Formats: sequence, C-alpha cells, structure tokens
Amino acid sequence: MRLFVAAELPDAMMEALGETSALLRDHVSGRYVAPGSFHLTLAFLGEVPVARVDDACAALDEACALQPPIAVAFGPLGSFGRAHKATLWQGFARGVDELGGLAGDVRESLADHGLVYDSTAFAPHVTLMRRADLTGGLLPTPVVERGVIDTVTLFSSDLSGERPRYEPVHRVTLRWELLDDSEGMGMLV
Ligand code: 3AM
Repeated sequence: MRLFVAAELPDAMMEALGETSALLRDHVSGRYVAPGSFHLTLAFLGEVPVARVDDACAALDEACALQPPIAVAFGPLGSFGRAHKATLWQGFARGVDELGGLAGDVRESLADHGLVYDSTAFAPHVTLMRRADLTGGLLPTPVVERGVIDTVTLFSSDLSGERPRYEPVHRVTLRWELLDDSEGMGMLV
C-alpha cells in the first residue's frame, strides 16, 4: 500500500486554495491538483506491506500524542523544479517552525517503528499544480487565509487512475494541551 502522512487543512483554507487554484488556471498550464485533494505532506513512506500499516498508525499516534494544534497562515506561492515543468505550491507565512517540528516528530516516530520514509528536507507546502509551465512570467497573488491545523492523517495513495486518489487510513486529532500543575503533575485533557 502506498502511504504518506499529511496535515489536513481547515475548510476555510481548503476553499482559499480552491480559489487560488482557479486564479492560476487563467495564467499557468499544467496538471492541477483536484481541490478536494489539497494536503500538507509531512512524510512520504511509499510502498508499505499491508502487515506494517498498523505500525504506521501507531507511529502517528505516538508522534502526535503531545502535539497541540498549530496556527498557520498562507504566505506566497513557490515552486520546485525547472520553470517549464515545475511543481507549484502554496507556502506558509505562519506556523513554519511548528510544522517543521511536527514533521520531524512524525519522521522520528516512523523510524522508531522501523518504517522507511523519504528523507528529503521538509519544506511546508501544499501542492496546487504539477508540470506547471512557469515560463510565462508573473503568478497571481494567492488568496491568503489563516486557520488552525488539528488533523494529521495517514493517507493511502492510489495512482492507478487518471488522477491520484488519496484515502484516509488513520486520522489523529491534535489536542490543546492543558497543564494542571495543582498536584505537581502535567495532565493532558
Ligand atoms: O503534497 P506533495 O505534492 O508535496 O509529491 C507527492 C505528494 O507530496 C509526494 O507524496 C505526496 C503524496 O503523493 N511523493 C510522491 N512520490 C514521492 C516520492 N517518491 C513523494 N515524495 C517523495 N518521494
């Protein structure tokens, strides 16, 4: 099973991404990510034997157990790769360090469970388009939205169809951590 771990974005941010994607369609040719599929990848595992999927779920639970929700805001658009065949993405202006911490924890936990992932350095982004032709010049200004990320999900990725199909396998909800020191002990609620 092809797997990756990603943060899901709140509805208002998904809608903003849809609006930015629609603006881009007037300016840039390439393969657009379907609006329902926007996500923020934290770790890409690739093919994992079905018998190891429970380990991946446990790794995610452990990595997120003490992780509070993360306040984020979109920043500028960015790209990876060459200008005529680029991956075009929405970047973040707020929450970058916290997202980096979460990605690091998720990756470490996967490694602790003996699971292999792509170790390319984490750069928080939401892919909007692949094989984008950016040689035409300026990009539109993205629709800026802010919100709180509180869902981290293990997704399966099925590439057999015309478009990738991502299905949630295991969802973890991040919780605000309340420290109750009245008895000298930290407590999660
Ligand atoms: O969210 P993005 O688009 O950055 O690019 C793929 C996507 O990330 C990435 O995993 C996410 C879900 O498919 N991905 C796909 N194949 C990959 C690979 N071989 C990969 N990342 C690293 N190595």
